[in-house]
Amino acid sequence: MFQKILIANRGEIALRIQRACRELGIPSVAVHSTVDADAMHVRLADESVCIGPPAAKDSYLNMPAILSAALVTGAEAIHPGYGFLAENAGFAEMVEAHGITFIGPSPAHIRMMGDKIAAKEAMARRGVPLVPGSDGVVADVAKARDVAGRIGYPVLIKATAGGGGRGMKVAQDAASLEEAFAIARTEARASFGNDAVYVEKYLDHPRHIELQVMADGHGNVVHFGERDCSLQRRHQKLVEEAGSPALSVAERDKLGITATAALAAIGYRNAGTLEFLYQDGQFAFIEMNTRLQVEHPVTEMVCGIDLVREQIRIAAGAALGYGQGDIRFSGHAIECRITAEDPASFVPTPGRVTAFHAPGGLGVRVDSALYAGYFVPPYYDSLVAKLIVHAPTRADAISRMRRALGEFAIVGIQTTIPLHQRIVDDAAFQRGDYTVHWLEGFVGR
Ligand code: MV4
Repeated sequence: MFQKILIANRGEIALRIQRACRELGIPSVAVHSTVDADAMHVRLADESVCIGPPAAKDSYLNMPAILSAALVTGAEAIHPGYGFLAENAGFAEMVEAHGITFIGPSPAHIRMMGDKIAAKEAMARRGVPLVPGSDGVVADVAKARDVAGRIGYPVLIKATAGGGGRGMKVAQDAASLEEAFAIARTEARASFGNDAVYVEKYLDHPRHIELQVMADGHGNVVHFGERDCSLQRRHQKLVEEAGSPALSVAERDKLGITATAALAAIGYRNAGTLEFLYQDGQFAFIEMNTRLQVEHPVTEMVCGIDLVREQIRIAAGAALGYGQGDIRFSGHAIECRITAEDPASFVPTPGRVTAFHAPGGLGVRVDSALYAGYFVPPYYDSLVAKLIVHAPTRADAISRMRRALGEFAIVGIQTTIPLHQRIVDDAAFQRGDYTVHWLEGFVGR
C-alpha cells in the first residue's frame, strides 16, 4: 500500500479523499492556492503545499507545481478528484513518468474515452447499445445529409472532443442542417481546438442514467448500479438519485452485464462511469467518464461501499476481492448539490459565511468544506455542499431530504437551498416523472 498520497484538488472532494486516506492509515498531502491557505482541506491536512496563485490555471491546473509538491513530500501516488486534472491523459502520463502512481485509469484509457467517437466504437464493438448515428467523424455537410437521410430527423451534431454540451447543435430538418453543422464545427474548434464532429439521432425526451463501474486491472469488473442525473440545468447537475425511479432491477442487471463485459474486454482499470440516454425503455451509450464523479456518494449509500478506498486499493495493485454477486443494493439515496449561487438567476455569490449548521440524524450525509467564518472565493466552482440522504424507499428519502434541507443553515451568502426545497416539494419530482429538460422549465416557474 502507498505510504503517502497527494490530493490534487480542493474543497469537499479533497476532504472526501483525505478521509479515505486516513481510514486506510495513509498520510496525505494537501495542495492549495494562495487564496485557499485557510481552506478546510488545508486545515485538516497532515501536510500541505502551496502550489500557486488563485487562478486555477496557475495552481490546481499547474502540473509542474503539483508534481514538484509530490516529489518534495515523497508522495507515492496522486489522487486527482474530479474536474481540474482528473481526465488529463498528459498529466497522468507525466505523473507515471516520475515514478508516481496516478489513482485512476491508464493514460491510454483516459485518452480513448476523451475521444467520444473512439469511446462509442469501443463500446459498440462489445455489444453496448448506441444512439443511431454516423459511423465515426462526419467530414462535411454532404456526409451529414447522407447520415440524416438514413437515420431520420431531428439529428444532433456533436464535437468528438466534446462534453458538457459544448459544440452540440440540433438540426430539426434538412433545411437547418447546413447552418447547424457549421455552428457545431465552429464551437468545437473554439472550445476544444478540434473541429471534428459526428451525427446522432436526436432523442427529445431522454433521461440521463449513468452506471458506476470499478475494475481492478486483474480482469475483475463490477458495477455499483445506476444513478439518475436527469435533473440538470445548462449541463450542471442539481439533484442525483440512486437508483433511477425509471429503471427496473432486471433492466439494471442487463445493462450491468453488458457494460462490465465491455470494460473487461478493453482492459479498463479503476473507477468509471458510463453515461447513457434512456428513452422509451431503451438505453443508448453516449460517453464515459474516467474519474470519480461529484455524485458518487448516492452510489456509496445504496451499496455500502467506499468508492475512494476502492480506487486507492486498486491503484496500489490490489484485486477487488469480491464479485458482482456480493454487491447488494439497499434502499434509495438522493443528493442535492448546494452551490453558492442566487437560486433564481444562478449568478455566483462568493462571500463570507457567517454561520454554518449542517443537518444530521439518521441517513443524512453532508460532504462540505464550509465552516463559519470561511470566505467562499470567486475563482472556483460554486459547489459548497453536497447533502445526501439515504432511506429504505424513495418516498422516505424525499421526506428525509425535505427535513434535512430545512435544518441546513448557511448564513452570509445566498445558496440554492430554496430551489432544492421547491424541487423536493414538486409533485412531478415526487412521482419520478422527469427528463433532462424538466428542470429548465421548473426553475423559470
Ligand atoms: C444527446 C441528447 C439527445 N440526443 N444526444 C448533452 C451533453 C452530453 N453529455 C450529451 N447531451 C445530450 N446528448 C442525443 N443523441 C440530449 C442531450 C442533452 C442532455 C443529456 C444529458 C443530460 C442533460 C441534457 C440536457 C440537454 C441535452
